[in-house]
Amino acid sequence: MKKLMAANWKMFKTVSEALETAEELVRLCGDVPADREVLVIPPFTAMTAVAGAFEHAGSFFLGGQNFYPELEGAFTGEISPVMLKDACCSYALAGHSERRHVLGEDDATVGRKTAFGLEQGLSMILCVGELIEERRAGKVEEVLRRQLQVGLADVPRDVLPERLSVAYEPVWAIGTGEVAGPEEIVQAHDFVRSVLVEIFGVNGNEMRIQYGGSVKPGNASDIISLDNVDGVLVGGASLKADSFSQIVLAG
Ligand code: G2H
Repeated sequence: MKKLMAANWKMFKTVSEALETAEELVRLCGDVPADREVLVIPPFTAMTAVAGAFEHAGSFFLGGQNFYPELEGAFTGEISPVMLKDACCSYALAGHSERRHVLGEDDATVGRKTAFGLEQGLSMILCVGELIEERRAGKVEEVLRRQLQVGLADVPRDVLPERLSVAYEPVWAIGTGEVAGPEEIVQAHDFVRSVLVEIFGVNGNEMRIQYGGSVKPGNASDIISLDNVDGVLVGGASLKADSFSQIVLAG
């Protein structure tokens, strides 16, 4: 399976800033290694500009940070998976910790989005991860199991494995500069793998598990060489083309 190297630009970048970064990224990455795919997840307003920059670049994909799980309707301020696809997105996130903990999304909502996005033809990245209090209380596996079971409850058991990725993002490592240690990452990823296999059978072995949380050029190659790490989801260090290209190409 190809490693999925994803840039989550969160609520950063105007259209011109996004275009400039995307063009530079394509230039700096050159030929993306055959075992990798690059995914950029810009703010909605910059989607079309970034799509233009990626038009002739192989292995570059576009994703949405969020959507509302309906085709269309009176949902002021929301965007549908149909609109994301229309804007050239092939991926979307569900359950990012900022949506869970800043914007109040619960597991059931995350599950509805994951299933609906897949049904509408998007590939989905389901983000999971524990708070520091949950880790201190020895509840990492309990939290991950709940987020996975509810988040994937309505996903068809025969979903194509390349269309579903899980991003393990310990909340205490997001944007803090504090990276989970190799043992913590491997333990969590092994556990996520085992739950995916419980839910999807052998298909679960083919789904990607990405790590997210303060990934940087200096730690990317150590992280992606760990067992069961099939890519990364990068926030802060993806905002500059120079730093994200080093992560994409990390050996
Ligand atoms: C986690 C990650 C990207 P950062 O949110 O999803 O952000 O790399 O800034 O910790």
